[in-house]
Amino acid sequence: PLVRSLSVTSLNGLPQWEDEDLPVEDLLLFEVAWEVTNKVGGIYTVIQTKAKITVDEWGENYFLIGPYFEHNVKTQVEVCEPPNPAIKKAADTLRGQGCQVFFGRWLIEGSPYVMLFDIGSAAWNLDRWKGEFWDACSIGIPFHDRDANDALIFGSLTAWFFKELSSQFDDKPNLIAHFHEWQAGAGLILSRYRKLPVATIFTTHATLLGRYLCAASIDFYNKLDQFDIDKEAGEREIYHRYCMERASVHCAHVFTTVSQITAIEAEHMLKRKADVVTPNGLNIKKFSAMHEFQNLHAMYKARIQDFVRGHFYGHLDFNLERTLFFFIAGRYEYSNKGADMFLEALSRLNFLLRVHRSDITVVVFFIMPAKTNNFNVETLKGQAIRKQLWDTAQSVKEKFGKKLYNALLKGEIPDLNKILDRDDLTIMKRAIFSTQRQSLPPVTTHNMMDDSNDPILNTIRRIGLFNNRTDRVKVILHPEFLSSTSPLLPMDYEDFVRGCHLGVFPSYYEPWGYTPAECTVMGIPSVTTNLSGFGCFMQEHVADPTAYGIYIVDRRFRSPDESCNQLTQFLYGFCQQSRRQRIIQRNRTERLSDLLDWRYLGRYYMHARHLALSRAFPDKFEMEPSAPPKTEGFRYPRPSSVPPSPSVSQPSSPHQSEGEDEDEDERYDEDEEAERDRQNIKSPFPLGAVQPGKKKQHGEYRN
Ligand code: G6P
Ligand code: 1S3
Repeated sequence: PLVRSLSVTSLNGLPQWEDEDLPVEDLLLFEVAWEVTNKVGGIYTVIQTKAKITVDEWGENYFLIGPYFEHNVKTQVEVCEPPNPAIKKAADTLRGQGCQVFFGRWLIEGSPYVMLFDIGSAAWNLDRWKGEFWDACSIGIPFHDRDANDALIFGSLTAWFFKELSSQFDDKPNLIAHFHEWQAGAGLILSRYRKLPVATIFTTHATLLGRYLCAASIDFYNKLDQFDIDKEAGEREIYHRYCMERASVHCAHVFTTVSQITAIEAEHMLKRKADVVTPNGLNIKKFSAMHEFQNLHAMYKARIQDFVRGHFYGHLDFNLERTLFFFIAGRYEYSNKGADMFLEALSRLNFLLRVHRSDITVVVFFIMPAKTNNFNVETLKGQAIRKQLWDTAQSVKEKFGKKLYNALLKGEIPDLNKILDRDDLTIMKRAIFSTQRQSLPPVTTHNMMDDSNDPILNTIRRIGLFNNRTDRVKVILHPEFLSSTSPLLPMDYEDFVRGCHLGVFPSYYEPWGYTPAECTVMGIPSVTTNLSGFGCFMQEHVADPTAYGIYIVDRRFRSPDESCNQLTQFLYGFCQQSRRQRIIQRNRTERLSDLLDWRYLGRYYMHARHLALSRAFPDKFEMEPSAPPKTEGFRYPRPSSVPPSPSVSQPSSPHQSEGEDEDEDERYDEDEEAERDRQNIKSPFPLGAVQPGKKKQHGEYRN
């Protein structure tokens, strides 16, 4: 047989097909995850943003497999029949046994094919499949764990489908199946147990135990090698899930995870070294106008300012032009996502701004979904009052304008003391009276179901950040994801991020961390930590991350109190920047976005696939030699105008002069520096990667 050789020695350690003519028709690639078309968290973002480059490479031979939910299909999928006859036949076999299988195009960039299994329609098989799973790997799943039962049905359907598909090919087909997370893992375990001719990859985006242990405020990273993991899993009643995760990891031909730090964690929690680290990317879109993202910042900031005008009605004694918007967003994992440390740092920042008599106000948004009973009345009232003031001003302005116009027509300058009549004054006074309030501007926008036990609210109560007039730091908890259809803050998440000044994500447990990465590609500075995959990645690839607006809190080698002080210094330093410095910093932040582009990071996925093929079908695919793939290579130099030794406590900036004119808008100032740096920086696609926009055929991985 034709031996296709895969080399890992070339291209800075990344793989290269030696055989140019690898026909893509030979291979079918499946990616299996619970979050295909189904947004639960970060894995959805991985799969959805990566689809474009995977379709560019695999074309019609790429398929995603996920669970069927009616709402998701109605809103995201164009249903059709599988064009590939073998896939159609396999799907029809499942359908013939009463299992509903939906096929179609997922309406996202790249329009990949998706195949969705209706878990409910196959649930009657559960007991039998539990028995088969027990026979395969001796893992028993308790009846009360709905998620684990669903995962088993999903996995059984996936493995069944692969069996039906592979049995149609005489000459064993080259199927690659890439499974994400334990919820998809049963499909991998069963495929391997049944010896199906499938090259398998398992990617974990976190470990179950790591997440639980960190949330329990255990000194996780210093005790990694000391945990009795079976016992810990048992005590937390996740033993069966942990077994599913661990078995998937060990059954896979190739095991990958999203960052070096999670690779170390997995080695201890799952007892296997990751073969490849596959960092998460984004689908980067460049604006044709270079400074468009700055204009968008100004535009969306104005929307946030409007919301703040309403929320703080009656207390608007701070200057919105001297107000900075910070935010934290994500899954509501109070300490894992660093909300605890952020609140403590905000309390310290409030103190610093007050004692230094700063005229800066910081409004901080917590966007973390919790159980609520809708918006609270006080918050809605704030927006209604703002609207009423706006309407009043408009109607007075209109009358004023007409009178002024008529006077000018007569060749007169009107008496400005008389141009407003008593009625005008009355409606204006009434509007002002309506802004009186007995209470402070609310800390939360919604009625919380469990207000008295909510960790964020309880900390706010303890540290006393109640939005008093004297507070320089104001806090708003929005316990729901943002939406452009909200009556309160009608903005999508992306637009909201663009309008803010700083994203703050001081996570303790964060295998990757999409939130700061998203900030970066939108040119918004952010705080991350050296315990997050993203933070470590930036430390590795950027010489002076702070200068680029990536503030990395050291949560590894410092005590929590020291880390909190460092975070406070970052925040305080940020508040001391002039507008001009912020604009320059945003320009630099945005320059890093190429580094996070799937067109670059997708290569690690390619490498994992090649490795899996060479391990599953060694007589057909060869990988030479055994040098491990390297993830290092590219490094952004320090911006040329930054002094060689940046202080930790002050953000580096080319123009560190205080008291500059805030209205000065010199965003093009830095263009010269940018150009200079651009010439110094080698391409972030140094690995002979696909150049942006170029459609690539499979097997075209040469320099
Ligand atoms: C962008 C806009 C400028 C605006 C600035 C405000 O750069 O293009 O017109 O002045 O944002 O920056 P700031 O950091 O004060 O929100
Ligand atoms: C996980 O989602 P999470 O927020 O629970 O997967 C994400 C995608 O890989 C990752 O960015 C995140 O750090 C993990 O924690």
